[in-house]
Amino acid sequence: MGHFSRAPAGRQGGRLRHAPLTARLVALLVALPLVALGHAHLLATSPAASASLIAAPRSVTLSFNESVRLAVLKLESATDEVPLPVDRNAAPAKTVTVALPALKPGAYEVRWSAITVDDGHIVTGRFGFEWHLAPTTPP
Ligand SMILES: [Cu+2]
Repeated sequence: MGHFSRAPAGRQGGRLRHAPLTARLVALLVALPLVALGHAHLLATSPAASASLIAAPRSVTLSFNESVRLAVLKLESATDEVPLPVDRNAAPAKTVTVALPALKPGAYEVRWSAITVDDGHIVTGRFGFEWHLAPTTPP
């Protein structure tokens, strides 16, 4: 997991392109009396990283130490890319949950990217999980 500032990339165009978001961030900062400065850190995920499940997970949850806006959420198996909806206009939150469609048994990788609300930094990460039907015990 790493983070990078959005500032160095394309100063001119970038500043204009992100102006509405920046305005909203400033408004939020003014509204909050005191926020810890720094980019968000991922605290936990559900399914947990490297989890081996016996039922298909119905959602993916990312928990951070401070409020973020989810920017990217990708779910891939060896054979499929599962399209997931990301609401980029959702209110900033420490915990983000996205519902999953029915997943075939197998191994999956989640790749995510989120914008930290208080400093505008982007944090990214990836983790895997798998799910398989529990082996049936012979009678
Ligand atoms: Cu940061």
